[in-house]
Amino acid sequence: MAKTINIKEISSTIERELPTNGVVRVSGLVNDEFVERLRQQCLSSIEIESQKMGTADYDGFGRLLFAPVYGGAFLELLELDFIADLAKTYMGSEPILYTMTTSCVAPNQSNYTAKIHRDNNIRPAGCVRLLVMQILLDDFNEENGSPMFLKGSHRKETEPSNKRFDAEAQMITGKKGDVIFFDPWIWHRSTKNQSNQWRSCVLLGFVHPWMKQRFDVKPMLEATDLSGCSDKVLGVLGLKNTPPKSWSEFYSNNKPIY
Ligand SMILES: O=C(O)CCC(=O)C(=O)O
Repeated sequence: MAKTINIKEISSTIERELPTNGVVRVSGLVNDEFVERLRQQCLSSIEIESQKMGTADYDGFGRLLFAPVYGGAFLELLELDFIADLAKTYMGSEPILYTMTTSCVAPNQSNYTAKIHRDNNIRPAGCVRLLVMQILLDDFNEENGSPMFLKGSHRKETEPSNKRFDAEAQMITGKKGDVIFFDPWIWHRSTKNQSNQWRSCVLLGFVHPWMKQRFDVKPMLEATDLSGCSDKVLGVLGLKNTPPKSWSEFYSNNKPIY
């Protein structure tokens, strides 16, 4: 699974592109074997979630609610050095997952992310850095639902009109194993998958450790085997970041000082 990655070089690419453009794609960060395992796990987990829903006919079809629940490759992904290292360097803290989801678009379909949106509204006056990583698990091309981004729009408060978005947004295509890094405030959308194959990706959104995560991760992962997870992964999941529950826990020698 190991791949030689120049974290310093990618960090400077992100540093150069994100504050100005809000988005950049970096090639070949995840190898083919691992991409395929992730992809298979996405598709089998989507099947489980649509069975729970009792239908595949819902807006979020193809988007796992919280991918780490399914363990396996989703947890292994968090072991990859570039994930924690790049988030940490760019955000300047020990980031934790806001969420990890998928955006797998079924053949000839689209999902709700095809509407122009940004990923959150929690950046107070634009003064903290947040980061999203979109890991491509298929080649993304002009036909199969590649996302469109309005570069620089994360620096503006206002929502662009559909007209402006359609005129100025750029589609980002790429190869499986590439990663699109973006500021969650950038206005963007996916497009319709007009091919006969799934178009799959995993998305990881990071927040600072003093911010709220999308889910209460500990109970969410109650039934997930975390025994193989390193401290780094437990940290990224936010499980080492919980506030003290009691007077004695705060003063316990076995607990970090918060
Ligand atoms: O599926 C995509 O390409 C885009 C996903 C997206 O826009 C999102 O998760 O916010």
